[in-house]
This record gives sequence, structure tokens and C-alpha cells, in this order.
Amino acid sequence: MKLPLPISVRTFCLGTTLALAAILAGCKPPSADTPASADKAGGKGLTVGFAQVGAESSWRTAETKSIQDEAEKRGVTLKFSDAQGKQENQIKAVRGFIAQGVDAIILAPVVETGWEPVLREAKQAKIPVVLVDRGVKVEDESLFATLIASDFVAEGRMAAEWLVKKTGGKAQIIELQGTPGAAPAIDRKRGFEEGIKASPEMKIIASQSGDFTRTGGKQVTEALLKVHAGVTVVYAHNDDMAIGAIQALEEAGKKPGTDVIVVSIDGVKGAFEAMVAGKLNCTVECSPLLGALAFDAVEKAKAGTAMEKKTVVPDRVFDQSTAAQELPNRKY
Ligand code: GZL
Repeated sequence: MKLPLPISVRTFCLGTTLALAAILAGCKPPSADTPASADKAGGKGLTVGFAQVGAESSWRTAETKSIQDEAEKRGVTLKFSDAQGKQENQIKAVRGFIAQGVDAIILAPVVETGWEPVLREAKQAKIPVVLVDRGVKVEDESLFATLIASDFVAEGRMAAEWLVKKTGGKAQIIELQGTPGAAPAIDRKRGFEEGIKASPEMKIIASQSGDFTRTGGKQVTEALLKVHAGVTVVYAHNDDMAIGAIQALEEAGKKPGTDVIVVSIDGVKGAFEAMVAGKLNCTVECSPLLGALAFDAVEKAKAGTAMEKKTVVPDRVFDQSTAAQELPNRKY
């Protein structure tokens, strides 16, 4: 007669069988401490899609490097897409990330509108979207986890306030706008206009888009100088367009920084070099070093931690009086 095995022996056999089955099935035994979720919480093991605008400016390439470096530091697998400045390419990239089942998406939206459909698809797929550097106009703000960006209206206002002081409130201004429909272009224009409103002799005599590029800034300035020879100020929505405008001013026989005051936004290294050379007068910083903040937000979104809808990155104003001492400190 077969005696029933004591409980302890049966339990031992069952446990061993389970462990053996698990190992044979190629996975760790259920009891093994697999900190996969702990790793993922620290970013390690995450796969994140990054839909970048393009490489239109040195600011943009600095932002890309910041996010790529931070992904590497945190052990995140980053899938990168450069949209060449086209929204349809960014939308396609986001759809591709959704199809690949990434853990999260980082998006720098080239323009403010047209994002609802694809953001709804990401939400349905339970993939959080973190916006960096530019915002979107959507009815339902649950379509993105958070936005990490500068306050572009404040940047435009700071540029204007510096200019009012520099010119005593009298200027004939050519404005080089950023990409049409982009949040920084819309808001830097608005902030600048607010900043000069109380100075009726500060006049914007021409305003045109140079698309945030050096070439665009140069070409638009060349064309406008032919019509507005009396220009006394160039206000550029970013440093790359300002540097292009400086080239155009010199080719037209003018002395940028002296005959024509040049003010811009971003605070890239090239702007500090131009200020040290006396050709640019002022730049308002707009940090592209958003990698750490972006991945902190990704990890919070994955952990379901509540977040502010917007994190404003602080900006400072620099001019020729501080450029030389600040240049060695510049990180982008
Ligand atoms: C600002 C960013 C702008 C920069 C430009 O957050 O979107 O785009 O000011 C860049 O240099 O092209």
C-alpha cells in the first residue's frame, strides 16, 4: 500500500518541478527577484520614441544631443526620427512608434495645431507623450503627459525691454520670424509687441519668416534691406537667423552691432562669439538642454505619478557687457 508523501516532501517536489519548468521555459523561476519593473522605473530597459523637428538650427541639434545623451545615460533605447521640419513626417514617426509599441514618446511639435488624431491614437495605445520645447493647441490636455519648454512670450518681452533701454525707445525694426505656426514664433512675436507697446516710436517696419535658419535670416534681411534702408534694429526670433542677418548687413556695407542693433533669442555659443565680436548686441537664453527633464517626465508618466501640465524652463538675458565672461560657460 502506498503511503501518502508528507506535505513537506510534496511541496518540495512541486516547487522544484515549477522552478525546473520555468528555467526550461527560458524564464527565471517565479520566486527569483527580477527587478525588471524597478529597472524600467529608472528608465533602464525602456524604449522611447523621439519625434524631433529636424536640424534647422544649432539650438535644435543641441536639443537632440541632450536627449540622446540622457537616453544613453539612463539605459533607455531611443528610437529617433528627424522630420526635416515637416509635420506630416512627425505624425508618421509617432504612428510608427505606436505600432512598435514603445513605452513612451517624446515629441517636439513643429507647429501648434493638427495633433489631436495622432495623440488620441497614442492615448488609446496607453503610450504617454511628453512634449518638449514647443506646445500644442488641443481641446483635451489629457492627450499629452506634460510640456517642458521656455516661456516664449516672456522671451519676446525681455528682448523688447532690453531694446527699449538700449535705443531710448526709438527704433525702426525689421523682425525675422521663426517657422510659421510654431509656438516660439507666435509667442516671441506677441511678447515683443507687448514689450514695445508703451514706446510708440519703436516701430516694426517689416516682419517676415526666416524659418529659424541662418540661410533664411540672411536671405530675408538682404531682401528687406533693399526696401528699408533706414532700419536701425534687427529682432530675430533665434540666433541662427540673427547670424544670417549679420552676414547680410555686412554685405550691404553696414556695421551690425553699431549701425544696426541686432537682438535675438536662444543663447547659443555662436551668439556669444558674435557679441564678443561686437556684431550681436543681445541674446535671450532659451535652454535646449532638456534631456534630464524629459526623461524624468517619461519615468513619472510610466509610474502614473501626477505632474504639472507645463514645466517652464527659466531664461536669462545676455548682452555684450557679459558675453566674454559667459562664453566659456556655455554648454551649447
Ligand atoms: C525653442 C525652439 C526654437 C529655437 C530655434 O524652444 O523650438 O526652434 O529657438 C529652433 O533655434 O529652431
